[in-house]
Amino acid sequence: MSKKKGQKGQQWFDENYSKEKVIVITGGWRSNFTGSLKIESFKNLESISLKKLELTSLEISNCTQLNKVDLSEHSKLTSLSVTGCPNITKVDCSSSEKLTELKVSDLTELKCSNTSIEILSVNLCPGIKILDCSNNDKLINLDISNCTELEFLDCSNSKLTSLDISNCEYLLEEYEQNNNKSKMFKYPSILKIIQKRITKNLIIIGRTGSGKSTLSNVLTGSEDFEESDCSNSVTMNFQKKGFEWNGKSFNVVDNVGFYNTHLSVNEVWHKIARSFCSTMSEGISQILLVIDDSRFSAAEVDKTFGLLNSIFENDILDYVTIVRTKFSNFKSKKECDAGKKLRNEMMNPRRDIVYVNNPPTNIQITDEEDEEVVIINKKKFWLKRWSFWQKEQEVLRDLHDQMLQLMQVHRLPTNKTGYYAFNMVKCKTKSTESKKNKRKRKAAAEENNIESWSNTSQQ
Ligand SMILES: Nc1nc2c(ncn2[C@@H]2O[C@H](COP(=O)(O)OP(=O)(O)OP(=O)(O)O)[C@@H](O)[C@H]2O)c(=O)[nH]1
Ligand SMILES: [Mg+2]
Repeated sequence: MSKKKGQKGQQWFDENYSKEKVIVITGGWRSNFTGSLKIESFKNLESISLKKLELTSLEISNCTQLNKVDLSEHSKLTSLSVTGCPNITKVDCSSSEKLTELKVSDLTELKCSNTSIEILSVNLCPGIKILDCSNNDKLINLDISNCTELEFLDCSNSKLTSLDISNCEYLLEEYEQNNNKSKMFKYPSILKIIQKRITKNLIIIGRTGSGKSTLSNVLTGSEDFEESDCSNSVTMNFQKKGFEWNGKSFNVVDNVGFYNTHLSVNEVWHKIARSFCSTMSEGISQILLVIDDSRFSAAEVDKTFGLLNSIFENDILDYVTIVRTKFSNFKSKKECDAGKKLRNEMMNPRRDIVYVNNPPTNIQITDEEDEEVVIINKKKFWLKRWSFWQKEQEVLRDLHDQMLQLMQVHRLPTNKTGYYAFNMVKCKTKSTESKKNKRKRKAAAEENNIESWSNTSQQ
């Protein structure tokens, strides 16, 4: 970014604004903000208003206090990213006519009408309720497959020809009741609406850094899942993507990792629970438990199986496949057989183990540390881990009840063939559910806002 000729724009900006609570910059004859601007990890920042600037690219990330963003009249903006700012719920970048790339996370409301976006995925916003992407005459692809809570969608006057709403309960209801007269769901008249898709869902879980996102990329043949290159956790929300294999259609659901370095235990499970709910219409076909080779042991598997058992019925283990990543000896039968022997000592595992060594995209950099410091750090690490683990057990006891509540307010699959049906709770499927029940369920869902979990269960 250049503010004035001869000044290093980004550096100048960081030096002048990185400690601010409020940033207000309005373009005009006095200032000349052009090019790219990054606002990254400004810890004090609560509100930002950028107007009439000539920026071409703007990236706002990891500003944890930020709760208000006002962006208007950016006539040259082509790329906008607002991620990792959990307190921002709304973004309005409508009428940024040159905008072609948009990446957002954690929002409940997004307005991006009158732009030049061709492909839009809102899947990093699983709690989004309002999406206005109307009048985007270049928009050919919209992905809302994670957005189970979407209540309002306007994608009218776009180039969309098909849209999968099979996970969007409220839109499905609107579509069935009001069709193209709905005020809550507006779409181009030629749009083919996909209401039901027979898809097998593969849910990926495991520790942070174990290789879940890498596996998701390998399975979907994409680079859509961000991989980590350091000791900090990267995936902060569950992310879903479909792929075809042997004529069958699958969804991969990547998850935040256990022991995520930025989230509490409760937040992690809250997000994992949401990922399970996003598959409710079809059920879960398979859970892939990813374990890094360096941690592979009977105790590690035991722990995770114990966690799953404490939330679901015992037969969930029938649907778990262990994926042992970073396993350089995956071609050696002898090494793999040794792993299988270990598996037999584990808690009655009924599934096989898959061995993989997925290509890392980044090189891990480690500092050389003196031996004494390493010993002290290891002690600290284990002490921390121990108290962490105890806390986790407490949280899970609460979570069990909350999971039940959550399942009661969502539509649950009853067809058990090939899927894990959540049969802890008896619930009618959509086709047999009465209108009165639907209304009740909707009201219960609103009342039972799962955001309240974090307030109740971590005490
Ligand atoms: N050698 C090797 N490296 C791998 C393998 N799988 C993942 N990695 C590397 O391990 C690191 C972490 O992988 P991620 O896929 O980001 O891990 P994650 O489980 O998604 O982590 P979080 O999102 O933080 O929970 C990356 O640098 C990967 O390139 C594997 O099978 N073999
Ligand atoms: Mg990840």
